[in-house]
Amino acid sequence: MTPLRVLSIAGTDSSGGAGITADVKTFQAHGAWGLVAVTAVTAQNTLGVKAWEGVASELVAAQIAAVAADIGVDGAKAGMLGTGEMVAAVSDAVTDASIAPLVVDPVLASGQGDQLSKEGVLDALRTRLLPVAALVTPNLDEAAALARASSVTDEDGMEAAGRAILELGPEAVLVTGGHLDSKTVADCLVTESGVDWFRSPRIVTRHTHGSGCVLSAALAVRLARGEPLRDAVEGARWFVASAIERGLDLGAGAGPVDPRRWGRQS
Ligand code: PXL
Repeated sequence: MTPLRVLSIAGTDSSGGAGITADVKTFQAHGAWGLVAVTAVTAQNTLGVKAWEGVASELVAAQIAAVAADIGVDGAKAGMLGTGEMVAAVSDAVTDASIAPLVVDPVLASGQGDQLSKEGVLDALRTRLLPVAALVTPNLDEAAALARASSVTDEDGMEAAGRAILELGPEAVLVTGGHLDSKTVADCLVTESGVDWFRSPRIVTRHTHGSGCVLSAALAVRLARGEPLRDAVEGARWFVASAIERGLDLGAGAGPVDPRRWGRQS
């Protein structure tokens, strides 16, 4: 039997909570086979990112081409890419191998605010990667940066930024509102056919490291297996909520969400 084959194009996280490790755990929980193209290596723990270095973009393109040519790829997500050159190389490699659907998590910084991107990433995301994406999942800061807005601080701003980002060419934009200071978490889905809001109660915990990675990975699996977009968003939000409920008290800082298992805590 051939399993669903889903590719994560992203960075490693030595603490195991975000990036490629979170993605593969999420793929596995959904019964999919995880393929990886490592773009960068980060040295980090629950207190923050200590250092990171990019992999040569030719080697990233070679990883993508190698798995696509032999194993096949049913869908992919792109996370931390680090440099504008890397964004362009990933865009070319994904296009050359006809990899679709592609979910783009436009990672600029870690949840704690450590930079995970250099100059040029933003422009390259806007002009090279978003036009080939099925879905892009910016948080508030990423949405403001991509939409060239000064900031996004409320639901009106999320919707306006989502509409501006849709103009850059992705089929859909999910602006995530987890960083808004509200009791309900609201995410805004913008497509050609309009705007949909998804709301759920906030789970109060500081152990949310990796939640953005898990969301985009769950979306990638669900779109890869053919779920309609709104069902994929509902299902991926549910999966992230369950992973946040199981957040792990590891280290002295923000612990990771736990995407290893399927289902809500009882
Ligand atoms: O959550 C963004 C992110 C993406 N990729 C890697 C990360 C992080 C956050 O820490 O470490 C590798």
